[in-house]
Amino acid sequence: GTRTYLIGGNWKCNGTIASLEQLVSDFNAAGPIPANAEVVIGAPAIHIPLCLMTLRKDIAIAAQNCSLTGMGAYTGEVAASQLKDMGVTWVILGHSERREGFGMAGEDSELVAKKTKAALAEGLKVMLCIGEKKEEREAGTTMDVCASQLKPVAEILNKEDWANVSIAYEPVWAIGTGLTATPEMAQETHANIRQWMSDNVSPDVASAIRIQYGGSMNGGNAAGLMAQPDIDGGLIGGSSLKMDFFECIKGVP
Ligand code: 3PY
Repeated sequence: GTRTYLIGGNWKCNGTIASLEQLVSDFNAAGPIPANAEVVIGAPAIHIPLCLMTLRKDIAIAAQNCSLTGMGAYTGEVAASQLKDMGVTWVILGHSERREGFGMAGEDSELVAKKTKAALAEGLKVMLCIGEKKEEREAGTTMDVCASQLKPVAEILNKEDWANVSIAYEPVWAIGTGLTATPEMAQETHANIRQWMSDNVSPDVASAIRIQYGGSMNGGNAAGLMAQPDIDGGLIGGSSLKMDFFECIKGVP
């Protein structure tokens, strides 16, 4: 295809200085990144400076969340402008774990849309995560769920904003479970998402936007997934904490 593949790692809340220094040095010694691929690591906020200072420069750094607010009296938050100032180029927004909330109030699609707009306004690029739960897939509502997550974003963004957004389709039932959608199942949903973008945003935006697959992608299944016409990369959890991340990168067609 004509779209540059986007391979994102999502380290989630993992790593210590020692473990990440080791991982960075392993990544730095790994082979080249193909010219048709862009690679980004979503590091824990606290480890972003370490990554910016030591990780190879052909891997960009993403935050895993950002505040809806700017700087100010918002204890515990990290503003998009602060990320940008630090040298961060991307932010992952709307990951299912943040939507779920792990015991706290989760993020709804309206909040994710507003954060997307705020991050783009500060000059960050956004990996926007969407995806259905197991019951929703079983009920046949996969695309309704994805559409309901995309709709508030489509309402708030201008067409030009989408140039700096990648959609990460992550079926929730495949996250951290070891279950992966088959390449055919994933392709079907990716194609439906692209069609939705064409109908609801514009055909140009739909054909240009990257749609990454997320959910237990690893070095063993990445190539098969990315061989599908509408799968433009991955957002990779567990495997991005290992050298297997570079096996995923080698899966770029
Ligand atoms: C996974 O690979 O399970 C992820 O959640 C990536 O974001």
